[in-house]
Amino acid sequence: MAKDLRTYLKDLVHHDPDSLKVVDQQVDPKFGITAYASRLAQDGKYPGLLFTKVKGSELSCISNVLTSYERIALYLNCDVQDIPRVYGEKLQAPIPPTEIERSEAKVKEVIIEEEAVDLSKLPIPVHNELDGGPYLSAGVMVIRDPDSGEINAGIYRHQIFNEKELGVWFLGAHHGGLIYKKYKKQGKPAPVAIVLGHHPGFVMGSVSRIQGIGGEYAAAGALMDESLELVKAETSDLLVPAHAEIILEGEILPDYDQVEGPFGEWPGHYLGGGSVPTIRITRITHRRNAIFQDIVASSREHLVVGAVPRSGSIYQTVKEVVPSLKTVNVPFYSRMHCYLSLHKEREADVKKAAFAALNTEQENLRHIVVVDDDINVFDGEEVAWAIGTRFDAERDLLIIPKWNGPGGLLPTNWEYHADGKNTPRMSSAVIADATKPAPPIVFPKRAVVPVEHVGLAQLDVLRGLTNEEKGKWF
Ligand SMILES: Cc1cc2nc3c(=O)[nH]c(=O)nc-3n(C[C@H](O)[C@H](O)[C@H](O)COP(=O)(O)O)c2cc1C
Ligand SMILES: [Mn+2]
Repeated sequence: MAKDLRTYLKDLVHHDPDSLKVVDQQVDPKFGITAYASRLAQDGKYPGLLFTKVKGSELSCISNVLTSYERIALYLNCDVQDIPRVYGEKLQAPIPPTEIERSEAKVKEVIIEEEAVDLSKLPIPVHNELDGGPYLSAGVMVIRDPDSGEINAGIYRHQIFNEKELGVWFLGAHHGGLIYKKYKKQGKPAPVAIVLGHHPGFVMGSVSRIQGIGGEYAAAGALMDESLELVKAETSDLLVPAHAEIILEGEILPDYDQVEGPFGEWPGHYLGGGSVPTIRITRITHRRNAIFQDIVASSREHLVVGAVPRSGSIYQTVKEVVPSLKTVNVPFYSRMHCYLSLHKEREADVKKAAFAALNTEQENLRHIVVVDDDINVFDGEEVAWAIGTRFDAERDLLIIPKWNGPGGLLPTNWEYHADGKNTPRMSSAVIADATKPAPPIVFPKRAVVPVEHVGLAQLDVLRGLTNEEKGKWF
């Protein structure tokens, strides 16, 4: 059976029954869905949440699924520490998609014609207090490049404007926006499809940094370990994932922009917005009992989905320059950071590695910390300890002025003025070398209990105090 959202959820629940919780209470899509995720996060809990009764919709909504590295490691079939390597290697071995017959495509089970299209019938959340309206946060939009004929995919935020119209917000040099501009230049509408609900390998493949236009379907195949099955769209020559939950088909109109925003973005602030192009939806196809997939915006889920693919791409490029790279973490809790661990052979390794990382993820990285290979970069406390013990600002800090921006999603890339206006600015990047000196210099050894002795500790003999012991000592 082809992999899809449901096969993944089945694996997830099998692996950890607590990883998915059902909410049967009726919830308001306005804040009601994100309220659960937010309340659970206060207790440090991040289960996937399946809402079966969302006011105004007959469909269920799933949210908060991709909230931990463990859930990514589950489908990559590896340990968390190995995610960047496995991810990077898979991206280097893409698996081309396969076209299947319409009759075999589950996403064609229900077809909604243009006249009946009503986006308000989907369980689309309003995420944060000041958001401009309901947003699709997990929609993968596909569009065909008119020059090369390649299909490109990415997640772009879509504010719902009315029953048939939504916006699309393209950032910087993302291919989606470059392709849209080619159609606009010719005064033509751009046919698009928005895919909602699929295997995480598909979602992650579509947001991976892939050189050149297109290639996301093949990246998704690599991450899913099988060729992604596609089917012809109803209203255009696009090919769309055959086993998605829901697909919205339509066109980006060349000359009809609308005001969108604000929207709580991944850096945890309301960012972006202004005037954006309009997509008019002309067909919806979905599975029976379709599950609408949401990503909790500006929260753990948004951060994990954004950070993991970046670690994979950075692993690939840094490894080419510094083969002694051990692993990479772009921590979800601050995606502007990148922690690189390596076995330093020569002093120059640090800067070579750091610049390769900065050049791979040019938009968001601002702070690179390079540590030795005895530091676990997935543990923020270890990285902080390395900075505290092996880094001296005067000697080990390199500031790269005006590296980022101007503008974009980082709050530091804007100048905020007293009159409430803001103007784009450039911000700097830093490289912190928290490594020990390279050989032959001898640096103090890290204090540890010998591993073989740690292995001998017998945890099954541990017990609580007896009453007699309590009486004796307390
Ligand atoms: C949850 C999520 C939301 C995103 N929202 C946007 C967005 O609104 N606009 C945008 O341009 N990129 C957004 N991105 C990033 C792009 O999807 C990503 O960089 C992708 O690789 C771009 O592909 P492209 O260069 O082929 O267009 C988002 C990513 C994630 C994970
Ligand atoms: Mn692309």
